[in-house]
Amino acid sequence: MWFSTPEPNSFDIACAEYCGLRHSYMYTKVVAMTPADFNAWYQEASLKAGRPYEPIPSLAAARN
Ligand SMILES: [Cu+2]
Repeated sequence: MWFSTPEPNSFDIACAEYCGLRHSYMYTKVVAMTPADFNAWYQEASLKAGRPYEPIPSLAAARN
């Protein structure tokens, strides 16, 4: 799923469909980053998880 925002920001979101037990607790956050910030975060998360880092191609060519 992709979202678009005019500038980096974070957004609190809630599940929009009754999906079962604990539905009313389904809150989370979407963090919109620049492509460079996202790839830096993704690289760090990959290393912490012990997985090889592979930049997302569509973001590797993107500019901030
Ligand atoms: Cu739900």
